[in-house]
Amino acid sequence: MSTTRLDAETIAALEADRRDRHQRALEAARALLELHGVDADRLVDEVREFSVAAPSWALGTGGTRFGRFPGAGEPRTVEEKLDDVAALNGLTGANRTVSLHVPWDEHDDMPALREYAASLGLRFDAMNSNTFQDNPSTTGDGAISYKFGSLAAADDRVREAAVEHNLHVIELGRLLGSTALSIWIPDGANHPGQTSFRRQFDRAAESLRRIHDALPADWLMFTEHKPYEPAFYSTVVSDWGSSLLLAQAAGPQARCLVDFGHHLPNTNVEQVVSRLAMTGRLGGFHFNDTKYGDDDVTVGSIAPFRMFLVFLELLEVGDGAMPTLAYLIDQSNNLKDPIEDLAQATDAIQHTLALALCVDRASLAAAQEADDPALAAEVLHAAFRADVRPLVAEARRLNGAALDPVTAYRRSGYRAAVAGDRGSGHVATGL
Ligand code: PSV
Ligand code: MN
Repeated sequence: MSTTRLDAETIAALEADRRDRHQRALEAARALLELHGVDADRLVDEVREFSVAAPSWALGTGGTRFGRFPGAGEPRTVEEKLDDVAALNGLTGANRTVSLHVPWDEHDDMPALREYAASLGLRFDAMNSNTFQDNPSTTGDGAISYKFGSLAAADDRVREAAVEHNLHVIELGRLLGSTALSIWIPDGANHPGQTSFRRQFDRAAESLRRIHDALPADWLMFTEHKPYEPAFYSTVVSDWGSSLLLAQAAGPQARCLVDFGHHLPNTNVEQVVSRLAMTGRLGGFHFNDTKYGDDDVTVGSIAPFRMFLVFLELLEVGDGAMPTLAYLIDQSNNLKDPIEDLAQATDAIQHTLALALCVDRASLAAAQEADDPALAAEVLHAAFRADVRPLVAEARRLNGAALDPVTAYRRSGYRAAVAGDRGSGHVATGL
């Protein structure tokens, strides 16, 4: 349990010297935006409203198969992960939920964990099941293994264990007050001819149906597609079409989840979002950015315009407001302090949402209907090039969070304090 709390009062004190400058920047930005027809108050309200779940598995520094370099004071327990999310939420005001991954976050007293989270102002978002690694709590003593697959494995005993694991995760989630289960099926093949595409898919559908049938009535279940990794020849849920077929086969509480980095290069992710929304099966979004593949780098750090176009589609779904979906940051970094990385991701999300809210959607629709691509581009760029930073900072301030999360975090000395409590050299569970 951490003694360092980043509450509204602490943050306001840390940023006292920035208040004046912020006020002046806010007035200037507001005047300019209003000149361009943007409703600044509504923009601030929408940004205040929005929250994106923090991933429990990204609170330690990640690694690659070539090595791992843990940071100071990585969380040793689920409670310490919650402490870090509370610090993050204190800075951003927009990470009010946390998403757990089991068995990394296995815990023998979930009701106590729920209470602890509530004492920090946090709730639990979608639960995640891990059937991509063997682990004593899922595959037992080694008699079975996920080496050749899990929910779509040819071996009945392996499929059974994978289904059982998901039922266990639902049970844990129920105790935590979660209402969703995210299932990323890692199954695939590394070699042509290794599996029957069709039988493997049918087995995945059957397993998902069984899990779906065990969902509480108010729960949703998400299927997440990904074209490759860990399998390098084919993946059972390779794309949004396969994900949709599986969701439809599983039942009415199944939805599709889009992870920004789970697409082949140059895939039009915003169009994928639009198509899934049209079917009524869009369930959630995993935020990260990508240069080459599933790089999981910081949101908005590589392709901010693509992210802007994704937000525009989300606002289309919500008719100008963010639709109620499961939003999660799913990134992992090997170098930065994880809290700084997640704060930058959240800031990028808030900022991109604010830019998308500046789009004059009626003028865009008119340009589209008039077959005027140049005018459509003018409308998009007028929004994308706006300076909304002071409004985003104001939304955070009104939520009791930081004008400038990374600077406030550095001034707070949080990392040094937790490193003192927790020590160094520990590797947090997760990616
Ligand atoms: C898989 O690459 C993924 O995006 C899924 O969401 C996993 O559950 C997550 O990363 C964390 O391993
Ligand atoms: Mn993901």
